[in-house]
Amino acid sequence: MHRSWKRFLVSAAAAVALTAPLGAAAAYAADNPYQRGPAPTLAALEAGRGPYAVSQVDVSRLSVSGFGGGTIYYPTSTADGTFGAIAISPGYTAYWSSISWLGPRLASHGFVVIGIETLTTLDQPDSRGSQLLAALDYLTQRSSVRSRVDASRLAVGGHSMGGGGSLEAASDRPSLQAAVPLAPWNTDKSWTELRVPTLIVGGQADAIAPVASHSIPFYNSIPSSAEKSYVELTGQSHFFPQTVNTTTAVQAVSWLKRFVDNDTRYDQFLCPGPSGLLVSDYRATCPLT
Ligand code: 856
Repeated sequence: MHRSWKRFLVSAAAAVALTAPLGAAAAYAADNPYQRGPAPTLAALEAGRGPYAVSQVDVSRLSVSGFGGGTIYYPTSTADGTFGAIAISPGYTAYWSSISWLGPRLASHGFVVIGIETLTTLDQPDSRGSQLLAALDYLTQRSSVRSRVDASRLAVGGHSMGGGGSLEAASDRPSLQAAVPLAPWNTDKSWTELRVPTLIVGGQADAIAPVASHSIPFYNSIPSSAEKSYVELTGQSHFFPQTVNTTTAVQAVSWLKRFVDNDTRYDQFLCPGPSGLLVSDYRATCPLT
């Protein structure tokens, strides 16, 4: 929905520009009302934290239903309006703490992040998908940061069975703006119904969710019309998301910026995509539309 809304705003901005001089800040906002933060550089994206200071708040398992609580990370400032948001699930037997570096890393670029705990650590991908959606509903409707979140610009992600869960969530809720499965694991190999722009990151040496039987068939089954990208990390195991991974961070931030914020300043990091020894394969629907 907001991809066509953007086209309207661009026309509206052009019409206004003909009739009234605008300050730089006003013109910037009118070009893309969802753009947040300065123009990106690869060096800044690789360096770590983005431009926003981040606050966090714990969500007690006892205070929510449909998922197991977790931690919310959000830009501290209220000066830049609302932000898009992403719910992220850890993998089988794991806790949010196993991948929690992603929380402040993504939030510092201008997203509200809810890292979830699952109802049980043994929950399967379909359950993790439902829990991600319950977490987004909590975030936008009931959480203490709900006024900071733009409920029309939401995303999901996760590791392993959590990544498989993010595919389930995106399949179930096509209004999502992005999905970011990391080393995704799922027995369902066919995602032809998926319509959400999806970035899959796989580890070349993953023996638990081998890319040949998970990430690559998932990627191939998603229709190109949805917009999709596949990043394969050279020599990485199933557990690459459990420590800071710069390539994962750069690609995830760029994908979220591009599809949650409509920010085409990040296209340069997605098309033609990362090159060099750290990436053993890259596929994407370039040019992005
Ligand atoms: C960290 C997913 C048959 O499936 C498996 O053995 C298996 C193992 C682990 C995971 C996973 O989510 O790992 C993430 O716990 C499937």
